[in-house]
Amino acid sequence: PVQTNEAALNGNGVQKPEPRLNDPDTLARQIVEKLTYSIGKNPASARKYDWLRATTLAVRDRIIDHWFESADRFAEEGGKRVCYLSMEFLIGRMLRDAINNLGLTEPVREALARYGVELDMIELLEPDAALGNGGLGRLAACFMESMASTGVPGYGYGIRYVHGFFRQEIADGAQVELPENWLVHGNPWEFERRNASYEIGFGGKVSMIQEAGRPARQVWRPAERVLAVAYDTPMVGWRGRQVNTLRLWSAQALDPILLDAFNSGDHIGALVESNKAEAITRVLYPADSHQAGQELRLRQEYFFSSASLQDIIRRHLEENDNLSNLADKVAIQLNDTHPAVSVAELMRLLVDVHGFGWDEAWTITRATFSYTNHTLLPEALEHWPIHLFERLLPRQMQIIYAINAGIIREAAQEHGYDDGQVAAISLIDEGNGRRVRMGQLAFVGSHAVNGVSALHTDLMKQTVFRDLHELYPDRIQNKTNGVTPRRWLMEANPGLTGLITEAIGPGFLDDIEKIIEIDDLADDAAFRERFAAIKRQNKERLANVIGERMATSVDPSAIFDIQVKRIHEYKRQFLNIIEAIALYDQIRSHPERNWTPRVKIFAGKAAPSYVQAKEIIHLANDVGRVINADPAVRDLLKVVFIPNYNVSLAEIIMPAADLSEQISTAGLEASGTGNMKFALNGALTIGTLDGANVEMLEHVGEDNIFIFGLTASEVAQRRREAHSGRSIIDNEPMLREALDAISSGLFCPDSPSRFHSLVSNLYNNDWWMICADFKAYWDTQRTLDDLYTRQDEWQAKAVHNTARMGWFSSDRSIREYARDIWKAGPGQAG
Ligand code: H2P
Repeated sequence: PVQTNEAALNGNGVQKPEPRLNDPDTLARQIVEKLTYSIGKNPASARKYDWLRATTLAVRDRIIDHWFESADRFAEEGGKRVCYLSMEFLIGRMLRDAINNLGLTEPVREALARYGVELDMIELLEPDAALGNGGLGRLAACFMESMASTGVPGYGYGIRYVHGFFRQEIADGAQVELPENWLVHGNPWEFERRNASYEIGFGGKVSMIQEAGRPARQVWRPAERVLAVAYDTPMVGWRGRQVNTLRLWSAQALDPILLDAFNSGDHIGALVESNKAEAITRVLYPADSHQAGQELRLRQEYFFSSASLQDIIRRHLEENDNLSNLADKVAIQLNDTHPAVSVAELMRLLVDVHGFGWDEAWTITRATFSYTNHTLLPEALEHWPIHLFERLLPRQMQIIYAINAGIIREAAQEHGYDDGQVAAISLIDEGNGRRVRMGQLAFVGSHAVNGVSALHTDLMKQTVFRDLHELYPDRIQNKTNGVTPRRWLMEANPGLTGLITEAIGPGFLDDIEKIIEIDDLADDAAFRERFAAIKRQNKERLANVIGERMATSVDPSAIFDIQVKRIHEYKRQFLNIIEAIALYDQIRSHPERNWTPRVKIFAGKAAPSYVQAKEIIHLANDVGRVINADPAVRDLLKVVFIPNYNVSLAEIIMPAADLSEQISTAGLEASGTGNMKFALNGALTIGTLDGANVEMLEHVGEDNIFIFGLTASEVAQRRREAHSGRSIIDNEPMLREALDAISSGLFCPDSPSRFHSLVSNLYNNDWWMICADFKAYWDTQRTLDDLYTRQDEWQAKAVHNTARMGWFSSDRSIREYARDIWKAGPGQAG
């Protein structure tokens, strides 16, 4: 029936769809309708996968209603939008998140049950959207969810990779990389937007043109052009209040086939252009804190930056007369330097295409952009060879030179900088075969630059950006990372969520900081017992996964001691493995002692070109094989490496941990976010004073976290002193014996020298302070062994961890960005 009352019309006077009811009857009817008319199956013949699709489509309809409402509301309010430019969005599965946030979990479960279908089973068939490598990409996904949950009108912009993060298998202990294929069955969450497509140029020439009556201007004539086509995915916030958009770009050739070539018999050549264009968005670079310096990477970066800016400008011009107020209406966040070329591209669009003068364009650009730095590792800071940059992006290169000239002039004339100081801030690194420094470009092109934890932000000021910080002392600020409690508590740990709801009511679901109300229950024996029972169930679930995937049995009453994250030397999985070997040795030599049973669990991927990281994976597997088969240690120690770590696996792992390993070399982990997920789910942390561990210590209190090892400044000091591991190893028998065991080939009799270089690095320089921190780490682990035997005390600390993690919600991070950097979202002028 057509309704004509006002409320049924949206702002443009268009008929609003009837609201869909959320009861199990209606849902069951609609799911079957989708099954029948969209998928062409009836309930009797439908397979699990068909049910997943039908359910997704029925849920999607509801999201679309909210999506339109959100869009209408922004349009009416005319407020400021936030555009989050990120090369990575590590989202994981979407169905559970969507139904949780819409409050549909139970009705959908019931609707499906009527057809004998289990929601928990079909959810598992959804592929992970793995468009990211690790923490950086997962942070972007948490931020998208939190923007929608806190009412910030946010647009994510990124790349629609056909192949996301590779699938990892372990063969004879070693990592093998296989292509990931998340789109093979299509992607029901996305909408292709043919009308939102833009041309992206590469190469070619720049020439000055002079038209009558106009100032001379530069015109770029690219040699190559490809098309960027938008695919939109709705991002549902908590309680469906707001739905934002993630817009991912896919590359296509302007001409799908060169017919001339085809007709003259060159059938392969006819497709060359199209293959070349599509290659841009074919694969995610599996490079985390590791420079991926290939030309294709720079193409990807420019491709998605330019498409996003063209889209932002088009939308702005639809709603405004011109671009001079761009910064009042849009805040663009650069997630790391991957989209930093945007600074030059926006200048090009403003000056060359929209006719702005240089100075005004520069003012707009700086007011619009802000930049987040995620790492201080020198090898991860992007810098592109000038010759490559110039060949691919000749006009942007000119613009970078011009920006640089302005900055240098300012530094020299207004601040009296000498040549050395100028070289330090220059956007061009002259010492290294001449390169464009993307960090410097992002910094100077932004009004705000942030680090991701307090310590990291301080170190940024002292190290990578020391000179620019001196020149612009107000620009750097801190925004400590956070994680979304919807995915990482409610969805991953429904048992614990239920217990907390029972204890303090559901208020913490809307305001996670209220979770502090369970803090006093740490003293309540009955509560602790139930808290522990939930942990136990979660451990059993993980034990089953380990049993199924790896045919290894682990005992859920042992300490589940877990380190999951990308494999990197600075994250020090190696230290953890050495401790496992030392423990193995001690258990064998002293079987009479009262050892606390422990299962050491590892998971994570190594960049395919990162040799040492792959050796570390191999070592973990080799050590596990020997220890797990040794009857002498029985169930006292197990070491397992679970293959193919991804978001979905993390959702099973986080709730199952007793102990969270956050043991990076101090000063090197920018923040960490796994640390927050574990603690929120009641794990105790063993960690260094690094990244957000420092703030976690402040929040949970020193009795509830286990900190060991050198501090960041001590690490820096030792590195200056050319520290090496040899003398420490000589004086520390446990460490020496563990290393001797590795070197002897005990764990790899087939190839005894396999790990020689890993070990000799420790003797020769111990760059990551593994030897330096070994003893403190060992001792702290034994304190934890002891504590675990006093379950009351352990569980009380676990409760305190969960209770005090509210601040580490990405809702809090987003509110801080909105207030201090973007000036957008609820309560902000705009
Ligand atoms: C990085 C940092 C982490 C940080 C995360 C998000 C690059 O993630 O190293 O310390 O928490 O960004 O800011 P990762 O190492 O997981 O790739």
